[in-house]
Amino acid sequence: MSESHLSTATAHVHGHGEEDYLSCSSGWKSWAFTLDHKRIGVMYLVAILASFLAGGIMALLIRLELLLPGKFFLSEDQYNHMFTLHGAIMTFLFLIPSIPAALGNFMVPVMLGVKDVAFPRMNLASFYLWIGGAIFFLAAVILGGLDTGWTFYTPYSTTTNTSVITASLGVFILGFSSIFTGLNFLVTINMMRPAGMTWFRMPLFLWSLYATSIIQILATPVIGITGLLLIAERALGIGIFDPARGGDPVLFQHFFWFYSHPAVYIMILPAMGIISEMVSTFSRKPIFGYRFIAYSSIAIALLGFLVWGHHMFVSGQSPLAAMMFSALTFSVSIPSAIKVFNWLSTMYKGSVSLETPMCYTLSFIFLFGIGGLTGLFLGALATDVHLHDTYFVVAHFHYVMMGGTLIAFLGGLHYWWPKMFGKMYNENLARIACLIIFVGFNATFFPQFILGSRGMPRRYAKYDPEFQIFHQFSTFGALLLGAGLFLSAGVLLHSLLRGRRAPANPWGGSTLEWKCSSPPPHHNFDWPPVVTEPYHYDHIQYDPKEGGYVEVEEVAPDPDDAPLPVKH
Ligand code: HEM
Ligand SMILES: [Cu+2]
Repeated sequence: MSESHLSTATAHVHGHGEEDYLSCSSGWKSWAFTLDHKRIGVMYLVAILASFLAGGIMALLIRLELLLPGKFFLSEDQYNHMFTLHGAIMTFLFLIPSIPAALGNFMVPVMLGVKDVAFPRMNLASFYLWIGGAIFFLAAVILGGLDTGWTFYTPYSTTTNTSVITASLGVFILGFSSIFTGLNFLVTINMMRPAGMTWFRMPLFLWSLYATSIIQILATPVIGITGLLLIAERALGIGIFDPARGGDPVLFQHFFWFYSHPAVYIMILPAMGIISEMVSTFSRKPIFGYRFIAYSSIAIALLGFLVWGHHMFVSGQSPLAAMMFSALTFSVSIPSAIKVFNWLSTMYKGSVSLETPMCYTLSFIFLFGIGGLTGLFLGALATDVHLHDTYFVVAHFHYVMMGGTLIAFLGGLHYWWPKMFGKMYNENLARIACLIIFVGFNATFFPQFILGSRGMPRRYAKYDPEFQIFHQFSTFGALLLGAGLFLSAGVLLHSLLRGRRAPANPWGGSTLEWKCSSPPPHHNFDWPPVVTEPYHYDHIQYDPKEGGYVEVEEVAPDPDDAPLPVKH
């Protein structure tokens, strides 16, 4: 890296108060019609957090109802509606778009060192499709609600008189929103990498989103068409899934899980990508096994298509199919385990500092570890027959989806918050919130493993009194968890009003997003960024004047770090 370049970079970083993407234009139109990936990311962030709030309130109502073995305040019917909407909102409106559409949209071009995604208009269209899908969900609630469970299993979903058609249309529209995001990332990463940004210099978050995009593009059409078939069956009376009309309900399960198992990797891969970024930054050590982590994302994306039958072990599929699906399920957990070992090895002998994002990282590794390992009991044929459709499954998927995706999302939000909004939050309170969330989460969901292994079925409004103590524990845990989430929301919102101005690089990160100012200027980089190896920290040091980290002249220039010749 030449000296003259360094000085421009430093001058730029010091040049706060220039036009950033938030202040460069104002008025509602400048947001509603924006093509800036950063503003679209922020709009997505607000939208998905609103869904998370709605889904979260429903979760608390479900847990409150379960304080008592009999009826407390929800009828059985209302209870069915409540858990269906909770699951559908959390999955389709929150978890699937969360990391890619909000944090990814903001960060992909910045981390790649480019101005925007490949198709900015399609990016905006994706956001409005999300809004459209959300409106259909809202309409479904108003027009009679939904009581099928988020899985829409036939033949119940072909016969219930709740709003299956409206909700299916919502899922269909949301699917296009997800495909548009995936397509944009795939093309952006393939075609727009600037000089020097070779595949293996790409931050691992981008690798994870690349793998996620493959799934989004290949799997989502299947759920869309399944929804259309369901609509055709209900609206036109064509027998596809309902045995009474000559259809096959198990076919629906195949279609549904052919999407929905890969979809769990749409949720977890981006989360793993964020963890890879944070674990290296806060250990101040190059990530261990970069290529293994990168390739394992692709391996997960591909293998994830081969295991959907593990949701159907008791549906009457042939023993041979069940054995194949079980074996494949075990094989897909290998790349996940590879990542976990690499994160642990990165921390080993690193100089680990426990800022809030790192607290979330540790929380993720622990919770995802439990979630993944309990998946093995479900993937094994003998044990799954006992555990299927019990609270054990509920606990498993909350450990992976909430302990995994949500925790990584929160970690990423705290990691990139100073970059996105230019403000630092109260570090101590944010850490306390993280701790409360961790304790509350385990108190909520750990008892559910015990409940499930003792035979408490999922989706029941009433239960035997012997289960009450575990349910009560779980409900109190949920209240604690909710309190922790509200605290972290309060800490972040407070920073917008009162927070200290964020430096360009508050954590000492080494990827490109830390080289532009906080918040980034409209076009991200005023000079073409020089791309070097990511995850090298020798030349990044804390500067008390800046209140953050700055690049210093390297002691001995490393020939490997030189920018590659321009080639496209
Ligand atoms: C080591 C990795 C994993 C393994 C071996 C595994 C295995 C399984 C199995 C066998 C089931 C079916 C259980 C049954 O219904 O009887 C299941 C359910 C489920 N898993 Fe996993 N899983 C893994 C990771 C994940 C991840 C990363 C996510 C999400 C981010 C996830 C989300 C779910 C969901 C949502 C369900 C149940 C859906 C429902 O029935 O409502 N799993 N898992
Ligand atoms: Cu699965």
